[in-house]
Amino acid sequence: MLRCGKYRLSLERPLLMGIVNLTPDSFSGDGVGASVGLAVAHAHAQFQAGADILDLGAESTRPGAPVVTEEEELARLLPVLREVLAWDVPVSVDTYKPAVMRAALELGCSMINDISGLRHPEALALVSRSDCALCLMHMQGTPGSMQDNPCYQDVVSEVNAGLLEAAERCRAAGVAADRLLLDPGFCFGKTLEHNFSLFRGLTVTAAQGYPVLVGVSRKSMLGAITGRPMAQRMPASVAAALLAAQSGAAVLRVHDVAATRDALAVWRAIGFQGEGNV
Ligand code: HH2
Repeated sequence: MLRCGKYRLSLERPLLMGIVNLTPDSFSGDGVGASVGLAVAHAHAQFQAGADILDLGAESTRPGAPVVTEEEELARLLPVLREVLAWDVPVSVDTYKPAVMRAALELGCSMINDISGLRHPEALALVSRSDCALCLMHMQGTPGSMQDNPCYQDVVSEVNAGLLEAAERCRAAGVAADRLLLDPGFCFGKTLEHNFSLFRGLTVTAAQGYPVLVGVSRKSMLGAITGRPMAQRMPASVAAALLAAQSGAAVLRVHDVAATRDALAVWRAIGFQGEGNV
C-alpha cells in the first residue's frame, strides 16, 4: 500500500502513472506548452485511459534542457493543477524546486516526484510536514550536463545505494516508509549500457523494501534498440513497461496509458504475475 495524500493505493498490481507535460520542449514532443485548455484535455484523456496517478511536469528535464524559473514553472503548472485536482485521481507534481512543491502541496497534490531525490534541504523539510507520497529518483549530475560522461564502477549497486540513502534521509526527517517510491532514473546520467544494466537489475532494486517506479516511456534507450524515431516508440515502450512490471516495478510512468494498460491486463489475466516464469 502506498500512502499518497488522501489516497491509499494498493500495490497488488502495477500502477500506471500518466505523463502530462505542461512544457513547450519535452523530449518526446508531447508537451502542451502554454495552452491550459489543451493541457487539461490531455490530462483528462490520460485519466479516462486508466491512469492511476497523473504526473504533471512544467519543466523539461531532457538532457541539456534549459532551467525554467520558479515563476515560469508555477505559471505553467498552477492553472492546470487547480482543474485536475477536482477529479478523483491522485495528482503527482514532477519538480525539484521547493517553491513549486510548496504551492502544489498547498493546493492539495498527493505526490511529489523529484528527479533530484529530494537533495534540497528545504524540499525535505517541506514534504516531511505533508502527507504526500514521494518519488525519489536517482540522477548523476544535472539535466544540463548529466549525459556528458556518466561514470560508475558498478551502476546497479551505486544507484541502489544512492536510492536507499535518499530514503534514509526522508525517514530521518520523519517521513513514513509507506510514502516512498524509488526510481533508478533511466537516462538521467546513464549511458545505454548503464540503462540496460539497471533494467536487468530491477529485481534487485525492487527487493530493497520500497516500491519502485520505472520511467522508460519513449526514451532514447528504446530508440537506440529499435532505430525508431520518437513518434514510433509506443510498441517498444509497452514492451519495456511489461518487462519492468515482470521485474517487480510497482509504478510505470508512461505516455501511452491505454496501450500499456491493455498489455498489463493480458499479462495479469494469463497469470504470469508472481510466477517468475517469463
Ligand atoms: N523521466 C522524465 C521526467 N520525470 N520522473 C521520474 N520519477 N522518472 C523518470 O524516468 C522521469 C521523470 C523525462 O520524461 P518526460 O517527462 O516525458 O520528458 P521531459 O522531461 O522532457 O518533459
